[in-house]
Order: sequence, then C-alpha cells, then structure tokens
Amino acid sequence: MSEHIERTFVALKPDTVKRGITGKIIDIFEEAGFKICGMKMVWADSEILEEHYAEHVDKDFYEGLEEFMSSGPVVAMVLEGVNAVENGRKLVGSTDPKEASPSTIRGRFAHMSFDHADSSDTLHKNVIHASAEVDEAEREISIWFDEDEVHTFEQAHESQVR
Ligand code: FUP
Repeated sequence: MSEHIERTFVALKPDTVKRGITGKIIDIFEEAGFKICGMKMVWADSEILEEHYAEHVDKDFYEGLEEFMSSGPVVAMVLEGVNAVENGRKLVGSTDPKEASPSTIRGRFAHMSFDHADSSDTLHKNVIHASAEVDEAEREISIWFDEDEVHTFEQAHESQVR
C-alpha cells in the first residue's frame, strides 16, 4: 500500500442520525472516492467516549459533549483513501458550523455557532467527527472497531479515481 493511502475514523453524530441525513453525507465521501472499509451503528457509552475524547475529558465542556454524543446512536466509519485524514477533514470543515465553509459537510448541513449554543444552553451539534491526525486516526479506529470489522478489498472504480 502506498505511503499516501491512509485510513481515517469518521462518526456521523446523533444529530445527523436523528435528522435522517446519514445517506447524504456518506454519499459525499463515496463520490469523492473514499473506500468505506468499516461501518456500524453504535450507541456510545461514557467508557468509549472518555477514551475517544481523552484530551477533552477534563475540560468544562466535556459533560455537554458526552451528553450530546450519547443522546442517540452514531454511524461509525473507517474510510480509506489518499491522505484520507487530511482530505477527510477538508470535506468536513471547521469544528464550529458557523465558521465552516458552506461547501463543507458541517457548513452545508448545519449553521449552529458554539457561542449561540453556549448562550442558549444547548449542545454543540456539529454533525460529524473526523480524525485530525494520522496517529489519532489509528487510535480512534482501534477504539471503535475490532480488527475483523475493518475490511480490505478493491473498489470497482479504484483505478479511475486514484
Ligand atoms: P474536532 O477535532 O473538529 O472534532 O474538534 P475538537 O477536538 O476541538 O472538539 C471535539 C468536540 O468537542 C467538537 F466536536 C465540539 C466539542 N466542543 C464543545 O462541545 N465545546 C467546546 O467548547 C469545544 C468543542
């Protein structure tokens, strides 16, 4: 496998599942040529969320983050592609939907601002998570997926888009 081919971890958050827009978002990744190597629905508990968000557990906003992330199931995915981590984050856009370009997933499917969420005491709903770094992606994939849930196969169109 070329050094440029990476796997990234993506989670469609509970707001996305409840709004019934998971297919539209999966479509965006598929259209861009990403390979879905793993996908499942998970209703996350505090154990998995504390591991996933280890860097945020001690922060003031963690309680709200965990409440939101456990408010319904997520669609967890492993996506493979050329520089999948960087390219995945590009498609996802800025963390705060208000700052995200309308051409990104967060900008297209949300317009929440975190300032507004804080001042109205609502949760920071931002549609999707995608790993920020390659080592973070590896760590997150191992948290959410067993090895035998991540598949290696060839896409029909692979030679066309790479
Ligand atoms: P990202 O890498 O884009 O997922 O963003 P961060 O790691 O900075 O934040 C993780 C999650 O915490 C974000 F999805 C939003 C949430 N968050 C809050 O709820 N409140 C904050 O003040 C900051 C982040």
